[in-house]
Amino acid sequence: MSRLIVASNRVTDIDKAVQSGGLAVALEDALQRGRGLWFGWDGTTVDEDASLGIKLQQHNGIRTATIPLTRRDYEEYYLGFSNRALWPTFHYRLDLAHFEHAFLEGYRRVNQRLAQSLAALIEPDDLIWVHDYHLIPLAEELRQQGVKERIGFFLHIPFPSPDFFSAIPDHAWLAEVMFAYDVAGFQTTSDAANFIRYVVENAGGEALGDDRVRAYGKTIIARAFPIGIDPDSVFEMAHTPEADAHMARLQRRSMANMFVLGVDRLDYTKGLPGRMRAFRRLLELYPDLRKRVTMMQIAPPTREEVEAYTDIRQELEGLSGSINGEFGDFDWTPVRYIHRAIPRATLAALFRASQAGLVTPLRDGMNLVAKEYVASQDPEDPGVLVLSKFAGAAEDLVEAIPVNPYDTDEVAVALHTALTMPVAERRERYESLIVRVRKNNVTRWRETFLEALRSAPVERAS
Ligand code: ADQ
Repeated sequence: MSRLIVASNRVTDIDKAVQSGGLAVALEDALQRGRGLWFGWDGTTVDEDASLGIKLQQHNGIRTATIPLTRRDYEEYYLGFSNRALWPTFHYRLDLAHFEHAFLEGYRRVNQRLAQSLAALIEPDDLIWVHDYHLIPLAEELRQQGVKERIGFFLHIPFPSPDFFSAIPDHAWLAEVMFAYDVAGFQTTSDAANFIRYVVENAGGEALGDDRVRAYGKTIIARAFPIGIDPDSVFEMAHTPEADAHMARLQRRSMANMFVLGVDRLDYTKGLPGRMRAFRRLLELYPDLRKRVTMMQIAPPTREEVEAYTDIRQELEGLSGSINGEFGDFDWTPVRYIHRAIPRATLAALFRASQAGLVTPLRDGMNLVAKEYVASQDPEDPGVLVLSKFAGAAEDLVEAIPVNPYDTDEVAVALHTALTMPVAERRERYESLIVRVRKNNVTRWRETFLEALRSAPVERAS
């Protein structure tokens, strides 16, 4: 069996990463089986003249190979090109995008250095799986180092329409380096279609059918592999005695008997201010819901060194304060805003305790919270998912109530529909949704991607 090498921007402490979910959980199994290796940045920064040596470790059967970044790399590659140029552009926020020549240089430099370190660890027949927008040129740099093994790429965020992608200076280069992969994976069929459309319209590319696309003298597979969760483990977490105790405490301490829950990293793509405005609108339009419903928004900080992230934090604090000031009473707090991460088991209990899951990103690659909300529900008395049509998850979760997150009134009305929906309709929607969440689970995502990579036609001379 060939060895799997996973490369992602950040290799976190495996124990912590597995507890907090995400990529680590998804890949843990595959990395533990065989002699897998997880490669990437160790999350530390060092001085320019410090040693940038690779650190090999073994934990829980998973081998990791990590390197630090210099402060300059961190600023140019990570904060700069990755998070101030690519992240906003791929999420259709050109108004927040900053393009600086030094960012691009840093991005290329770090990808080149990562490739040099990784190439030395690759053995014949290894399968290499690169993750996300930080590492788009990694395969091209690995090829420069002589690596001939199969390399796949999965983009966790949306691939924007060609108009937006071509706003990136050097977009032609960024598209061309994608063709050093054998398989390019996207979250949705519309992301894959956007990529193919860019290549056809701008690089004389050709869609050959069966998800094969040819350009720059190479043929690769560009296909959607929608990421999922492990629904059984989420359901179990939501139905433990501790989860029951969390739910009872929540009900006891609150005058409201209905909860609307939002859980997101504090990011401008997640539509958080619009969501709070929609909740305010709900209280304006339906005064009978006052004192009966509380909105809980859990939003831990991320990327605080990028200014757009501090702006959104201030905006949200202002909005939750003003809603509580306007509508709240001594015995009812309409909005509870929690600005930190909370344990996954508590989160699952809160999902289960909430009559509505409010997932309203302005753009999102997939959005796993939507799937976790569904997986946590009590099948006899399920809550209702209100889901932005701009989340990748909306392509599959069609029995959720779809909303346009830019339309405050529409979201408010959808929330009212969710909170007043008869149990028979709630069960019907839930039963269809849970079948989808179970089917497109994280194991299927991983296995279908790796199978596509293993069987991709390879043109290179070996
Ligand atoms: P994210 O933008 O981080 O991921 P999401 O898919 O919702 O978005 O995943 C977040 C994860 O973090 C979920 O598992 C959630 O439970 C957890 N989480 C969020 N807030 C938390 C909190 N306060 N405490 C504890 N855990 C919390 C990126 C893309 C997405 C894509 C994923 C996976 O932006 O579109 O779905 O990668 O590919």
